[in-house]
Amino acid sequence: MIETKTSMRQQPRELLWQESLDKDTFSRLFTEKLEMYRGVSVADATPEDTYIVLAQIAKERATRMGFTTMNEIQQHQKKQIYYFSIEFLLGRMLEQNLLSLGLLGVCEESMADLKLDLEKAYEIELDPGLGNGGLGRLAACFMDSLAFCGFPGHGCSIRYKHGLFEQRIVDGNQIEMADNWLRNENVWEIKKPSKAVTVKFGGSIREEVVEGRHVFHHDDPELVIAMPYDIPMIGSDQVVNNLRLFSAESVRQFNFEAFSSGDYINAISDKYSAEAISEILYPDDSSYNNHLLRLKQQYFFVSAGIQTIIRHHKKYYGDLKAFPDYVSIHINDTHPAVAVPELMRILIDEEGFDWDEAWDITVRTISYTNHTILPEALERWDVTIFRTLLPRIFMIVNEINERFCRDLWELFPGDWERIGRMAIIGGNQIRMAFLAIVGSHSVNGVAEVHSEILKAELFHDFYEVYPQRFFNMTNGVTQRRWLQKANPDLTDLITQAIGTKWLSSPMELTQLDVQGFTRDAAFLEQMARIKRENKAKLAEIIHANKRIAVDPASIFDVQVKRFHAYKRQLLLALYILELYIRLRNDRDLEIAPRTFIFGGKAAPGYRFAKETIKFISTIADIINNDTEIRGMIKVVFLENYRVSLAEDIFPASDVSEQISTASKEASGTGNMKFMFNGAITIGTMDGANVEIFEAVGEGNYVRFGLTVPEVLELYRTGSYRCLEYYDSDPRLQQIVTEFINTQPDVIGKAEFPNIYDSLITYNDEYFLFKDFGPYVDAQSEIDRLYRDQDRWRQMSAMNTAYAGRFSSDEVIRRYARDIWRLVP
Ligand code: 26W
Repeated sequence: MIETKTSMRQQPRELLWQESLDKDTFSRLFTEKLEMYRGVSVADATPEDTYIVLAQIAKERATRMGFTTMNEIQQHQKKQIYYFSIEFLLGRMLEQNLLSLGLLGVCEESMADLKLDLEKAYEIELDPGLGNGGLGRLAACFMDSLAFCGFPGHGCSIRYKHGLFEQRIVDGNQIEMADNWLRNENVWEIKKPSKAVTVKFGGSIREEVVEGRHVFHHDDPELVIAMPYDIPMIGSDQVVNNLRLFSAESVRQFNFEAFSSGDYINAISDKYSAEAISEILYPDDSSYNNHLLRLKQQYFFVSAGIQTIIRHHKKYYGDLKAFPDYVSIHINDTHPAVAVPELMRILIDEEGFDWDEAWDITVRTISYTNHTILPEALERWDVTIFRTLLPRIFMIVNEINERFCRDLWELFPGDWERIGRMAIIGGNQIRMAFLAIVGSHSVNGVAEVHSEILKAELFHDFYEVYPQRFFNMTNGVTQRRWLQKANPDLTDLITQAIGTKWLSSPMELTQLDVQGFTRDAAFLEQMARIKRENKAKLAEIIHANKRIAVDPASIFDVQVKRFHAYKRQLLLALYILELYIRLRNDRDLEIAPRTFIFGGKAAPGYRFAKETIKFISTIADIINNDTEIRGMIKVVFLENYRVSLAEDIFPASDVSEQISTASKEASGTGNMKFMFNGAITIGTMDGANVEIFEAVGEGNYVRFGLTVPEVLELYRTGSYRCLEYYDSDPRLQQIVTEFINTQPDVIGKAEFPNIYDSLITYNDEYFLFKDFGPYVDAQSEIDRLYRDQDRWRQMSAMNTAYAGRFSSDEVIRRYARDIWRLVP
């Protein structure tokens, strides 16, 4: 392109729309915006200035693409998927968005030219921690893949003022700090006041018959405004979808009558009771609580989301009869399950459909994913709370239940026991999973073993009635964040070896094996060098945060995930103590030095999980300061585990700890991120570990422990006696009596009472004692394999080579084809 004077002076806007931006154009655009919007020159620009301006450039370019994408959708009347999730664990967006827009390279060159530190600018961005863990992060990976694969797929959720708490470890204890992520404005969002809708709560329903039709009036409801904020979900510079986050606002900011009558509290109570809805994310990720505010949050974003979707549909396609041909609504677990009665309400009460028509549209539109079988995580709303808050919705749920039970009676006449078992409303509770299954055309689990358990156990009754509705959709993760962004050196090495095709079709990674790179010493040397450099970077982060010096040459053995008894962080802690005692007893014990790295948050009210964090911090202090063991092992608890920290951990990991009690981890997704980055899994045959094992093969995965059928059998028979294993294993006895309860004969004197009780008093619900022996053997296998570096490097390369099937691009294409019936 010839540089003419005019082009030199082209306004930022023209520059912005230029198809491809070269370095100088980008620098000019950046400088212009810096001066105009931040009022500073390049010389005075702070990392914050750099971050904001770069984000604005990316956002504006994306927003423009968003219009193109929407026009494209309307023009071709494309079907769209709306992914409803109460959590989206997005992580930082700047570098990812620059990568997806194809601007990362030119931006890096430009910033280098302008002598601005891009890494520092990236650090400015606060993690939007709008999620707890697996479920929320999966939703974020799915948004990335929907856009990248060119599917018209949008997200719908809540714009929490406070995301997941910030974790601090003080004297070994988890302390929770409020996460005020919006304190420096969120540059990525666009507020859409013109798209705001109103959501009704409480009040009462008055029914009347008008010309033979039942009309339902919602009297004296509490009205709450749902203000949408849209964030572009950038797939490439061709497709940009939308994540709509609703913020709750009060219809009336100030109640003057109350004020003038001196009732100051009431003057502002409306405001605060409304805004409380989007104030904070509930930090529980596995135990359901009957909190009214949580139900209010669920109905708030679901009603707002469906209202805006129906308004949009009517504007562009008019008739709602064909709604399921243009719209798919996916509910991410049961948290958005009120979508079923809400869509019915709007179709019947506002659009005049009769029940059967409305029901047909609803079932054909909605699909549901289950993410856990833990009984304590299955939502069962108390009827009174539900009816009080959502009187009309409760009426509809009641009718759905009656009609469903009538159908069951047809199918299983006289079988009251079964109907009672399957009823949506039972025991004064609304079983949200049953509502989701009955109201959806598809129900899927998130890994093969999990989906089998749903069909054989948890939802067996429903599988017998709707076998055609049950699917498996094994989870996936976006390699654009978890490999390309997090591990650029490995990305370049792979591309040098097998070309760029794998970037758009990750299954191509198998070419690393097909073309022999997984057995090529030079390639493996390179890969090992990159792993070592990533470990050195993480060692610096560990030293900066924890003042602990770890050796990058040691095995980085990592367990990062939410703390939960079934994930068995305690089992790894027991192994560390077993090894520590062996090192203490045998000064010449030969092992590969190892650094154990833990990370993860515990739900604030989850005492056992918090005590486990304290236990790990305690043994870390003991081990890290015991000079007797010659520094052969170190234990690190990295605080405030979150998406941006995870991006530094996976590329630097040698061993991926996936040691949950078989049948308990629905899938896991961290296991897949480790695999993409060449870490070797030590794991049980649980969740997606089974498919990882199948993909990479016997020799490239270290498996151990009870299988799903064995665990289910133990639970069915109740035959497990933990003391059988404890009394026959002196290692366990020493560990428990030295570190967990030094006075086992004295009641209530245990140093770690919750841990002691879970293991001994309550008979070890998650079979740690039974899996302990096999786990120690598996860990010895890891030690043996690591010391054979040629072998280890091959195993590492094989994991990366066979990780492609766990890309979220792969599973999103399956959802689109088999469940949502979308065309890219
Ligand atoms: C009601 C409280 C609550 C909140 C969140 C209960 C349950 C949840 C989530 C379903 C828990 C969760 O994140 N499950 C995880 O979902 C991942 C994505 O599918 C899976 O990979 C994990 O195995 C599963 O534990």
